[in-house]
Amino acid sequence: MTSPSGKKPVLPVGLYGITADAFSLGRSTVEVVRAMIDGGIRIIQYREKRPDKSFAQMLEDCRAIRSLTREAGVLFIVNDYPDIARLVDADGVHVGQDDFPVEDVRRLVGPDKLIGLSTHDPAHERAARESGADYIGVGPIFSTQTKADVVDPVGFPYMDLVANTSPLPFVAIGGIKTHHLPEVLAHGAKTVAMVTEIVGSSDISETVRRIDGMIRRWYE
Ligand code: TZP
Ligand code: MG
Repeated sequence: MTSPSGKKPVLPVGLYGITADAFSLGRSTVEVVRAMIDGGIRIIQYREKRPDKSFAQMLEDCRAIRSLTREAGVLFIVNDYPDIARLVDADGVHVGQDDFPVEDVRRLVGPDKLIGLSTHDPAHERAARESGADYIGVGPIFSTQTKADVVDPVGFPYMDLVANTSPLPFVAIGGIKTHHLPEVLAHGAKTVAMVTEIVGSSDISETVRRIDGMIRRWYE
């Protein structure tokens, strides 16, 4: 999926898959990515927080994931590391409030890559617009054990504000399970990220197909 200029991708409607080695029930991250692709996912973020993973291992994972996602026409975003994103020619980078500033990530990856920024309140959303971020993460919507040092759930008030007033595309994230989807979609999320619901599923492809289908059918 690309922008009108034909170069920069746009955030797809549907499920936004995020990897998490520690929650993948012993399956490798590359195996998990392959299963997500088999389920028809359109965007995958490599997010690796295990302290025992070296940069060399993360780069190797990302090279393999780039090759799989390119072949399948799936967008590939790297969390936290613009250097790895550049080395593997990923489609974009996702950063949080304490990571490299969006402006500096832009200098590293150039104008045609997607940059996503995690936000938790209206001031973050305003700053994201000024920074040149292409999309924002909105959350955590619900409480989650998946992220260390996570801020308190923001619930729906902040998401409603973004959905109703922000020009930025957004992805809803944080503690979202299948049974929350009707409520999350009714509040205007077109792109929904789930970590443990997907990587912890016994049949990742089937789970992705079902959830991505629910979101896309709501809008398309
Ligand atoms: N950012 C905000 S919450 C979160 C991230 C990466 C983790 C979401 O994981 P889960 O398992 O879907 O709650
Ligand atoms: Mg980060």
